[in-house]
Amino acid sequence: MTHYELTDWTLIAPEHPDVPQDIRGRKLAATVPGCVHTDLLAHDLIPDPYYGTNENEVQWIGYQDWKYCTRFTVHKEMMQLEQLELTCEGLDTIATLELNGAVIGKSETMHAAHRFDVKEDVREGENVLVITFHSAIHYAEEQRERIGYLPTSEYPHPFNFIRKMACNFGWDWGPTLVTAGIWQPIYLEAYSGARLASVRPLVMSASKEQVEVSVHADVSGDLEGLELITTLFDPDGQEVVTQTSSDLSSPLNLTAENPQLWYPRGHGEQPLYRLETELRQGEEVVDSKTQRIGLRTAQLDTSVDDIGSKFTLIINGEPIFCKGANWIPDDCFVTRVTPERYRERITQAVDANMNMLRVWGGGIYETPAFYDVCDELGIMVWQDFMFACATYPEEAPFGALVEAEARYQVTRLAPHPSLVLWNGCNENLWGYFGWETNGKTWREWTNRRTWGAGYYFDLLPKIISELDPSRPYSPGSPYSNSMNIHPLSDDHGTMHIWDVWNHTDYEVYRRYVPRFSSEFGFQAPPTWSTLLESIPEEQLEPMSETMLHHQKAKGGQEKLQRWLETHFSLPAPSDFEAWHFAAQLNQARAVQLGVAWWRSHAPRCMGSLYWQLNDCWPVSSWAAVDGYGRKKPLWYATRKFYADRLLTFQPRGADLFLYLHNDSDEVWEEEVEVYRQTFEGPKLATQKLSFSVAPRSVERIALEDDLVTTQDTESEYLAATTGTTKAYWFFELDKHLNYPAPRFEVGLAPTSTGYALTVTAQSFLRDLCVLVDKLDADAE
Ligand code: BMA
Repeated sequence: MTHYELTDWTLIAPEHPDVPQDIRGRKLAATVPGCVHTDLLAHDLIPDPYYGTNENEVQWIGYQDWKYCTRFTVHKEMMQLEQLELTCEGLDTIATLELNGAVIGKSETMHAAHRFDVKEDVREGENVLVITFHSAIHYAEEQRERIGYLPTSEYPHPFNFIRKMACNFGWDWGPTLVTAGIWQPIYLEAYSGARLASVRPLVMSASKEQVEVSVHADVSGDLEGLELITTLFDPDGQEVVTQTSSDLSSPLNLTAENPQLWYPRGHGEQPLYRLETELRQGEEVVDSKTQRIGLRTAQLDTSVDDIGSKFTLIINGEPIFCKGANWIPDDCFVTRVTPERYRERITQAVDANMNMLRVWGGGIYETPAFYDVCDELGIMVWQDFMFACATYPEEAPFGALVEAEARYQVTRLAPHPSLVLWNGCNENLWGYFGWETNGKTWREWTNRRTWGAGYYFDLLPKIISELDPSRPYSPGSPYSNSMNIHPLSDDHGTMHIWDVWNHTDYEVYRRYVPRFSSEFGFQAPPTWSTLLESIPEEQLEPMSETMLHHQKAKGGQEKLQRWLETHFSLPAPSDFEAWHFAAQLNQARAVQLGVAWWRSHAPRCMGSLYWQLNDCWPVSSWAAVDGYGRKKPLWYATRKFYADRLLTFQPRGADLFLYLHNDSDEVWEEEVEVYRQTFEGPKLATQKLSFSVAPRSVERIALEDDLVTTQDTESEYLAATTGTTKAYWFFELDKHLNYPAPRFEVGLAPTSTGYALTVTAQSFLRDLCVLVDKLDADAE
């Protein structure tokens, strides 16, 4: 197999009158993988779309057709091989490919690879490849025009009529930056005979005693006289088992004794095995693939119980409480997300004690580095298929495009142990149950037409059972495990809770006990230094034009303000720094309240994924880590509320209890002291006892009357402390509390790696935050 990377690309700008004169018709050195925006940025021809309101200045890019062009030389030896193919692992999105003037293929999807036979079109010596990217906006509009309108949630562009990252067209946290370009590797491959097109290893069963891996190889070309050999090596590189077969159409089944199982973090280790598969003709290795796999099983329990129906993920037979967040593309220009950046971001999830990320359906099937890091760090991946917040056409060409995309992605991602769940769509089932767009419900709009259900309930589950029976599939999120029950039922399946944030205060989280809370969240502005890097200084106020530009949710700033007023005495309008901190604090408080409540309800509730871990640019949003990778106070709160041991005061009816969630494999045995105290004074009542919480379970402690009965709700609070954890309960919202003036001492001393900061409280201090990025943008 000869592999020939295509390099030295040129971007050719259109001659269109809407293109600025200094760009029109220009030929520019291009970076592949990349996109038009990143190339124009590299040549300083457009302003940074993430700064100020520059997004508005670059809208013309998405309406144009762009060409990427390269010249390459093919030598005689390559010409003599029987097959010559051009592989594009990812084209964004609507493209026509011409080789030496002849059209060799087209692309209508960003979500699948393409392979074109170019044997007849390549010539010895110099060749010219031109890829024309047609405007994705025009394409989507044309498809909508041809097929007929289908509603989306209220976004301006018909993102449902193109197989491209939906949030590129603008989202309630993302700018409209419609990209075009070669976003994944592109190369030629030449060979004679046959090739190993794909290898799909599936872990069919796994226990401490034995594991069965079924290796499905897809061979293309001349199959005569070929043999497949697949060998499994353990994490130390020792060969475990090998299989040979000349029947190329059946899987090779590997069985191994005493395997080292892969576990999600917090449940065990992440040993990774190596699988080598070779295609041989006699002694000659014709082609080969090396993959890294992990040995574990993944199941989803949606069985009916006396509450409703569950949504419990089971790994290696063990029910897992999923603690995590939703993941969106980490940059609008996805090729800027390097493997290092993936590692940094996913490590932030790990350090915040998460064990799961959900790759949300309005983005992309992530690049290999994302899944590699999750495999290594034990982060479970819930993988959406790319459908979000819309009805989707099933008419041609979309049915075939979706099928090809699903087959490609299921095969590509099969080796990754981190991937534990396939999910059909984001919120489309909920939308069908009741959303309205342009004055009509989605049911009315789609009357007697297809809207995507064929994908979620038929095509995708069929592909999963054919290509990946080793993993569970759910048709959508939220979903009540049946289309006869409203998707937002908290007795069944997954639930998204958005009335909090959009309409009601966060104490309302306590009205719901979902079986699995797969989306809920609360906004805050990004960190201070990210604000400074994206908003001109004179615009640093909540309702300034640029602050509003970096707030994409409908009425977002007003909601921030309203929920702030519910809880806090507002800072003076001129005190933007105080507003900024209070808004961030409110976000942390909101999410903490929901998560602690649901954890106290385990195992009725078995998962909490908040919206959202990350951002794709600097914006006020629900993210814990902002668009420039800096941690908001929510991140620090997450570290505590997702810790293995959670101690929390929670009401049940009119009573208050202390709950302990032990999400670890060890018994949690300690003493707890619970006391009522005034902000200024001595302890008014104390209760001490020892407790023992079995692994992976919840206990509750009844509190003595004297302890919970307060005389002065404004000046007293409850605290509980064990050797390792603490919990607090306040009887009023912050704005009604009689906080004493904060008094504390601060000491700063240099250490070998930075500084040690010591804060000594001399009065009651709540929510001490050290906003280090205000001193230095890179400080941690
Ligand atoms: C849900 C998500 C996203 C959205 C978020 C915040 O609807 O699925 O589409 O960004 O809530 O509104």
